Amino acid sequence: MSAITADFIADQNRVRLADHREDFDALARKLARRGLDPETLVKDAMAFAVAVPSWGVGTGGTRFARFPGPGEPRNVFDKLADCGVINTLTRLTPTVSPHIPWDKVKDYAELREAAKSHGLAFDAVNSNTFQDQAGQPLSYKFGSLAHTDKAVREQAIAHNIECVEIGRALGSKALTVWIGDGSNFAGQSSLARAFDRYLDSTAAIYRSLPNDWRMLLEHKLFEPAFYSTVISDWGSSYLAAQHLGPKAQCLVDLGHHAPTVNIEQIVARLARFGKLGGFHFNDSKYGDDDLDAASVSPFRLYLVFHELAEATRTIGPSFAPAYMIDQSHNVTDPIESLMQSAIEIARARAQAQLVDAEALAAAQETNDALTAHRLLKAGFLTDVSPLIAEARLRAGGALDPIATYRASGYRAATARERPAVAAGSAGIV
Ligand code: RM4
Ligand code: MN
Ligand code: MN
Repeated sequence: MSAITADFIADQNRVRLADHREDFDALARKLARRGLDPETLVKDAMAFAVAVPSWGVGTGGTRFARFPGPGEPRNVFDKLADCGVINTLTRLTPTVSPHIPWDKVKDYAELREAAKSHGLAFDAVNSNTFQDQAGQPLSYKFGSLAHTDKAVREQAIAHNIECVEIGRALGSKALTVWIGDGSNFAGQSSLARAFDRYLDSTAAIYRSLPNDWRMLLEHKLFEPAFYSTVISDWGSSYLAAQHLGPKAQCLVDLGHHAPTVNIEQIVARLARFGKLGGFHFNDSKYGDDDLDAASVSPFRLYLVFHELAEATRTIGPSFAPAYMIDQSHNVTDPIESLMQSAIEIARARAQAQLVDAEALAAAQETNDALTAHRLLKAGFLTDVSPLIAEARLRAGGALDPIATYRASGYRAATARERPAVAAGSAGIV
């Protein structure tokens, strides 16, 4: 496989360096005029990281079809190679969030080493009880952790406990639990008892969780169940996290809300009560569209990061949600989409650091609505491209990751070296 070397990146950067310097210096002067220290902001941008989902490097699909791309990863080792490219070029994604059993292997020490050889480590492990796996004794057709049959619930609990064991071998510190449980008919399921069963099952998983681990409960409005979903909203996940204890927190997937829901307000609420555990970044217009982060609503992503910046100021360094991307790439090269998304997430975060928090608080206290709005928007209206490019450059990444990737010929090489297989593990996500 054509590895993307430091020399290759440096060669690619060289042709862009003069323009970059000019742009960065102009931005630095602008920021300094606003009383901001560009150097601090670059260092802060360099400290940011977001995990890529192992399933994201395969081509996604819809309920109708999946159109595989050339050189798709055939197994988790190929996925790690692709994730390595994303981080090498962007320096934003040093960790991978695995999905079990999609990423199951015999030897996890070997998998951990393979990740290390690509400069990667593992982030939150995702369990999967929304599908039946070959050879699985009991079906999840009617649910998993909230199933009416105790034996099915026990199978789903055992799977989650196995995920924790795998995660320990991989050096992970969090388990993300998203279930598809719900119902398609009014009356099909007892809304009250289904939640009780979920609480009992997650409590069993919680008891097996190491003390330095977190359990991230991910809610989703609908789909695959279309009438009711057991963990449908942040209220349900908050109640469950509260019931389980301090190691349980809520995970906010940006695509898992009704279209008009104010997600940034949910972020503020959960952070305030110590229950904001993590994010799945993506974008959406209608539902769980799994579009690329900030491709439709960059302002919403910015507003989320504004709340996160505020929570960091209030709570301090102990506030450390797990940041992950969770999106489905149907029409793009997944490596390019993930690089672009990581950059857009870093952009929104960097922009949110530009808000004059004191002035904003003062405007809010005096009910000066328009001043408050303008102060908040100031970050979003600033093009921080040169700032986040400078952070990448200093960390050894590419000034233009997508152009550099295209110039490397990596995809053509994978197309030659990875003959197409009948079914990839990343299907409809
Ligand atoms: C779900 C949810 C989960 C992800 C699966 C593949 O909609 O977002 O986080 O693991 O898709
Ligand atoms: Mn998700
Ligand atoms: Mn989803």
